[in-house]
Amino acid sequence: ADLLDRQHKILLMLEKIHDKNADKQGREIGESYVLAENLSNYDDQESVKELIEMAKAGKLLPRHHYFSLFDPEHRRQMILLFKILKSAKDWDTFYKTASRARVKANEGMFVYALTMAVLTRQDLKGIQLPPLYEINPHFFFPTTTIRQAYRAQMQQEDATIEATFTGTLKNLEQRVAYFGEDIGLNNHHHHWHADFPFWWRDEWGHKDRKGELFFYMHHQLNARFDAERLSNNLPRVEAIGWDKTIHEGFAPHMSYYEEGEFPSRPDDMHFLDLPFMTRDQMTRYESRIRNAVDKLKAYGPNGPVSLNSSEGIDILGNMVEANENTPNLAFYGSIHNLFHVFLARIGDPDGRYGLPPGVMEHFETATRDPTFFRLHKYLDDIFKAYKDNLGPYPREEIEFPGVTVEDVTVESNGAANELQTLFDYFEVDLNNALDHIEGKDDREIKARVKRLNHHTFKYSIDVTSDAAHTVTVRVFLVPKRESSGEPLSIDEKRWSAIELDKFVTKVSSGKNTIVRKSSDSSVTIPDPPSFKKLLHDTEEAINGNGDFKIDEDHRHCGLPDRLLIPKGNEHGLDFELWVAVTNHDQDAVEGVDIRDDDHGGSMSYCGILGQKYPDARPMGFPFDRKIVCEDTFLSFSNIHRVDVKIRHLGELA
Ligand code: CUO
Repeated sequence: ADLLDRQHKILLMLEKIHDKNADKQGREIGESYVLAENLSNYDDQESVKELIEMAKAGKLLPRHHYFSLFDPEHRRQMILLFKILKSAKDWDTFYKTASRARVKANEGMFVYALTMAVLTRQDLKGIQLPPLYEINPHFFFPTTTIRQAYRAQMQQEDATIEATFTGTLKNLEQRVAYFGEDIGLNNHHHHWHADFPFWWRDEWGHKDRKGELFFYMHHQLNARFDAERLSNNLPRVEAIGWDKTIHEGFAPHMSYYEEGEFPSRPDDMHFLDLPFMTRDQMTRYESRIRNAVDKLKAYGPNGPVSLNSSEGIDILGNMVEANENTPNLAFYGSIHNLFHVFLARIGDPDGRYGLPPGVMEHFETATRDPTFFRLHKYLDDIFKAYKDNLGPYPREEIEFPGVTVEDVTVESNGAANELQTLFDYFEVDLNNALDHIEGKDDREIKARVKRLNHHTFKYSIDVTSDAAHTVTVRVFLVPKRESSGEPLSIDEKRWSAIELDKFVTKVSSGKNTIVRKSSDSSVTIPDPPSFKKLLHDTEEAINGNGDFKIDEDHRHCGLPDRLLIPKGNEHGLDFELWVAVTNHDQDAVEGVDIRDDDHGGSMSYCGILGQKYPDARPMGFPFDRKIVCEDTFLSFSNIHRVDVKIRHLGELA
């Protein structure tokens, strides 16, 4: 009951958070709280004092201004606020502090710091936040949609506004805009980075295999984007590079609350130095990282750090991002984070035109820009070079003697080994994008968006076993050909493999059929409830009605279940389904039991919060390492391959 009440209060704090009239309307939530008079209520009093000093000196990021995690000063202030929210000794202090920050702090910074506190405070565990596209619709919908919403608000009319993908079909990249601009994908990406922030320090709680997750979640995003491109007759993404021309321009057609349009980028741009970082320096960082990959050895502050171990990929991920766990920030830099900034500021590198940053500077908008995937392909190539350098797995790490996968079938909508996708429509409430008029009722103002979806399906996996075993079942979807029609080599296939599911089950001696539903996938989460529904259900539950319950394992991170499989095409695009069954005795992680609990359901890309990653194998196993010969690989009895097609059925209204 306490948690329901807390969730309710937090939702009210987020409601109309960007409304410029909010302060005037006295929408201050809860009791105002003067931090200075209550210092003893915080574990971290130094941070409280520092914030008070900054506020007095007028140094805080002003309200309504954009907030960027990549801006060192914005980030510093956000961390200060987060530390204060996190160190509040009890809920009451937390709530009063947050209520104060809600009306005093920059809105974007407040939402981010509050999110981080909710995700990490023990006394708020399980609290569900609204989807970010309804907290901050400006970062998810085109300017024209928001303007029409404002017009409806001015005229006090209800409205449902069609939100289209940006650009025109003359731009080939527009064919895959449904993926990069998907509101759920952007919500997932934001939440992944909120669960594994690059600025997070171990002293606040260690995040297991964070660097490896950085590699793997983005590697999978790349594989998925390439499969969407293949579905639309586009070649795979080409890695970006410091000396390469950025051929594809981008016009986001979105606006900040205050600073106007997100900047566009014309075709054929080149990188330009930033005042605080040159391209030369970035290429030096890159070559040092490539050198570490070649030698399987990095240089830490106290001497060499081996990358030739099961932790190697984690260290490399930390180094490439770079997050706070990088072995050597001065030597290896922060190529990923700074690359985002180089791209976000390419049109106004020294700020002389006063442009706000581009979409690449916010995790919730970044995938809209095709260069997002080019940047992450560049990083993915570094990770691939590293994995290649480790060589193939020895036979004994893959095989599972006594266990044979005899057959695999998938069934969707009555069809065997054919999966079916479609576009459906979804409505998003735009209330939080608007200013509200005092004394007037809120109108129903919504955006209607098209989203990729599919008919759910189920796998039947026939396994014979010599004995009873607990097993891990690993399911991957693999493209067969390039968009040109050229067959992919096994090495290209394994690096393009899309993880669809990974689960633990039991087999007994003899014949078994393992049945598993696509909706149970370990990479996805279901559609989150809308802000209004969440608020309504919470209020009902407080009054003893309805069936909403706080779920301590609830996760905001996870690919939307709608996007589990790529679009395919109307003819039925050829893929392969690979299933590997491994011995759970070798996969189990001490202290984590996933046999009877799915811990929020999106472990593969998001791990388990506050616990170890639940699979002892490297992420992507067994496809993460080189495969020399497809036939040898298929000769392992515990690995099986079948052909599947993905047919796109078009739009369902
Ligand atoms: Cu997720 Cu580049 O790391 O955006």
